[in-house]
Amino acid sequence: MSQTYLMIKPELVRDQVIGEVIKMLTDNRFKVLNLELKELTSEQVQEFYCEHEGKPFYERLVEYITSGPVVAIRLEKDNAVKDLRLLVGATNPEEAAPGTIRYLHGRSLQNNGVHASDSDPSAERELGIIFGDR
Ligand code: 3AN
Repeated sequence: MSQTYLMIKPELVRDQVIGEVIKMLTDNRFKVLNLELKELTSEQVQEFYCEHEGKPFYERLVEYITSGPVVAIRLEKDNAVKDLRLLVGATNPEEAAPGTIRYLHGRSLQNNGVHASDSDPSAERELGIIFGDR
């Protein structure tokens, strides 16, 4: 079993579609280990997205993720990172495969509905930042 991190971004929380997303996770046999509605601080989000620091979209991205609460979820499954990325779909919702979370709920490249860790080390790092378990 391995763990990964899923974050439901502010616009889906605002629009009350978190239930649909959580159902997709459990239908796909992900086990929810932690789940919290959280207002992240700018410091947490800057650390979280530090690989994008200096890119043209970075400041808007930090503003957007801190614009309201997110739902932070620790998930467990065999091949959790890979299977969750498949279920989430491509970064750009216009390129996401039908049936994926971003295809169904993403609105734009920035407002793409959810974040999912892209490797085991990223999952560990991100879970540490969000749930403070480093
Ligand atoms: P992913 O979330 O699929 O791993 P990353 O890590 O490349 O994608 O991007 C992190 C977040 O930054 C995305 N979820 C999206 O909200 C935002 N983002 C990425 N690229 C762009 C872009 N070119 N313009 C605006 N926002 C972007």
